[in-house]
Amino acid sequence: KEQWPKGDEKVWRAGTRGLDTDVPSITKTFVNHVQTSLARQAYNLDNLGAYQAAALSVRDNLLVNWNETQMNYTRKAPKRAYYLSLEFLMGRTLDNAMLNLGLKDKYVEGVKKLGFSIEDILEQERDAALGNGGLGRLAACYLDSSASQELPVWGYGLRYKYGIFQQLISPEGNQLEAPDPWLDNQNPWELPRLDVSYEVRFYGSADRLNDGSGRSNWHGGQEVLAVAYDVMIPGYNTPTTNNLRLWESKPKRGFDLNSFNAGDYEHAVESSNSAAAITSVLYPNDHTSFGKELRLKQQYFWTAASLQDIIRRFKNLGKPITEFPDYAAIQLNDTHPTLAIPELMRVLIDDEDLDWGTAWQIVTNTFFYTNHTVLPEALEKWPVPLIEHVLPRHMQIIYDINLFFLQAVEKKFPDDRDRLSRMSLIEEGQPKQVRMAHLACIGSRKVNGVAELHSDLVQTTILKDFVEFEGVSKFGNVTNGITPRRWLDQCNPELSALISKTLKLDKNVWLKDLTKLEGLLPFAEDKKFRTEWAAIKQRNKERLAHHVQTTLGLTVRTDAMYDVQIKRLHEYKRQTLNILGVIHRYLTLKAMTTAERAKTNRRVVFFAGKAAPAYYIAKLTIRLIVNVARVINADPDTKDFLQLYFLPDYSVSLAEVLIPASDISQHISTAGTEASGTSNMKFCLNGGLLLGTVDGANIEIAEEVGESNVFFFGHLTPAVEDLRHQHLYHPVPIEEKCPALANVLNEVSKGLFGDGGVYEPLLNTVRHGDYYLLTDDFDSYIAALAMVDEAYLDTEEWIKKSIRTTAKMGKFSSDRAILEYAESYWNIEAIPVAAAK
Ligand code: B1H
Repeated sequence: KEQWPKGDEKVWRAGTRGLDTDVPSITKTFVNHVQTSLARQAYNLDNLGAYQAAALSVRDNLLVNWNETQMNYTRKAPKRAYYLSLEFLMGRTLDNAMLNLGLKDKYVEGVKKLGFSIEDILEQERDAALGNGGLGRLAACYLDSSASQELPVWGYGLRYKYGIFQQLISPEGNQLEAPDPWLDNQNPWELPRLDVSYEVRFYGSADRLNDGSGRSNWHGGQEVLAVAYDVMIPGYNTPTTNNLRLWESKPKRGFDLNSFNAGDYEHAVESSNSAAAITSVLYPNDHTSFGKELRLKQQYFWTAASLQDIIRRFKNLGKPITEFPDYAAIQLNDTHPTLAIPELMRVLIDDEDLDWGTAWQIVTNTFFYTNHTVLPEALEKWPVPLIEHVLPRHMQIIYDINLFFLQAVEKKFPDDRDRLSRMSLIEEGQPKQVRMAHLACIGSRKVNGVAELHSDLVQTTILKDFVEFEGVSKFGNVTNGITPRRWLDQCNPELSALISKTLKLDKNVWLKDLTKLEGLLPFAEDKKFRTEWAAIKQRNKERLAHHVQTTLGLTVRTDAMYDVQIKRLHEYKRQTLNILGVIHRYLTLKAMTTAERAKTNRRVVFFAGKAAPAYYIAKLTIRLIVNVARVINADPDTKDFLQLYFLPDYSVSLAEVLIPASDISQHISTAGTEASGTSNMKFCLNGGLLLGTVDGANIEIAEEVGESNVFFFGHLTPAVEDLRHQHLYHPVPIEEKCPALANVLNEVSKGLFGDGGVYEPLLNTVRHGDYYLLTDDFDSYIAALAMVDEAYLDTEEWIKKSIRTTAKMGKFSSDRAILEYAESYWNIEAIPVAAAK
């Protein structure tokens, strides 16, 4: 029997709080927080204060579970997995936390008794937007699923002071970026752990020890402190509450004492600023690698702090260091944390005194690497001189890894110098650069892509040589998933309730085994069910229209098909194809008689998404969309049949309103460019149909729901390379190749949407080179849109498609994905925890 550690156990027990599970204890905690934590009272509590009190009360409950969970992990000492991601796009927390705790109804009732409405309270919360897009939101879904499946998984990331920028649209239609100071009104969801901190070194010099050990002495330079902030991650319908640990940088001492004594006060303060700068801002460029020193420092700061924390936890078990991979699996979310590989080598060799071979054995059994893109501009490369300057010891280690690696390649493929230079960790050039994907690949136990097609492309293109060298069994696929808690139950509560009622299942059951949705299939034939299904979609459109009305002051009609494309702006995602298609539709409508128009399908088109601040063509696309909207929405001939909106500042919480309202959503990347996509899954789960190319996870969605329930168009992946070749060497004038598109481009050029000439650089990307194949896919795109219209006019058949789509989305739960990682990659098991009393 364990000894009670301190004082009188009974006194401790009497002071320990359990969960609030009834309305009176919830309102009591709420009021206590109003009084003490917020220092306010009933008569001066506004909605923001009520949000804070509700959040603090929910947080108290989360902490009860969090403590039990962490204590349980410490006691049972299982193998754990760590998800290292530079981005966690969490969105809002309050609603999700109440739902996962199973206490939402009680909170609704409680705050009502206190004179507030839960909707008003929920609207007060700012999104935690520590991510760019799909990669960061995937990390957030995986944390939800890990906790829900009771898996011992922790996330590690950075606590950016500023998240992704806030997007504003200027009167001309240009994107402007404003900072996102999301921590300004306190963050109740984090727990500062000022006692958990580590030192991280930069710069200085690394001297090889001449004792034949291969060790170096890295000294001097800048030392920065990493301080932990913990974010509670509640599982759904389980007490398991996992941890997301985010690091904040701060100066090691308030000031550099040497400079201070020498009277150089300014320099002392400056160096403290440079330490704080490391975690000041999330880089907003997805799919481009810029080679900025501060970004490299972020990556090292985060991986070094996380590894120290993981190693310390392992050492508490008292096991020999060679058993490290039996207790820790570390997932690298893209190449951003790849420095963890040389960093673990450094720790094992320089600090733990292991020989190279033993250290490499440990490293290559610990790490797992997920690739998220094959686009060349997104593959990270760091200039050798920069790494040499910032991390001199790591550059030595990378060279050593490369040496041993290339020796092994040479042994297997003698006299193949091309192969050696293709596979080298170092790319020749001015300057030389380190190829992070190669390093991540050879330093990992396994490598995976994020959808079937993408994983094939990883193995046959960017890592082909590595498959030949290491064998195909090291490479795999884990198709992405989304959490059905946030992306159905939370964002579409009416649909969730209808599903539970129809399946005669508590939502606790089907939200954790999403394949149960198949039980909806027979109800597609049930007229009454179809009517209820369609009525919910209609109310979700009204909710969206209301949102646009109150936030932008625009009146959106709700008696129309809602057609949505929401994602980061990027040429490969082809928002340009969509807007040119809208213009084509507008011109077609204009040319019709009133009687002809009256027979057409009413359509409201929504766009939302941010462009990287330096991505000129993407920003020009936004400007075009905004200005086309201005003209179309004001045209009395067409405005009853076609409306267009660009909703500024796309975010997780905006997605939660848009997705349930969609009839059709567009996922129209050039074949082979979108690794997976995850919003496609969210739309389909909510009964929106998919219009897309044969790309990424679209393919697997079609496999599940059946090709008759999706609208596919465009050239296939194997054709893309040849088409690009033809564009370059056998160009055909656009007027010949695609007259409909040529006409649209001409109208834009002639100034139909104002701004004579400003769009030329954008239009020229289509006229010349056309790297993303708009001229090849435009006609089939327009044909697909026409098929969508025709299908939508057959209302009953459309609703059937919608029901069948939702019913077949079970595969895309992130629970399925995380269990694949747990079983086939990390080798970890569920560690259930008893509920607190
Ligand atoms: C994805 C990124 C990405 N792939 C670099 N790559 C970044 C690359 O800041 N950076 O440097 C940020 C993000 N993001 C996306 O990952 C894919 O495009 C999607 O298709 C995929 O669904 C998602 C999750 O796997």
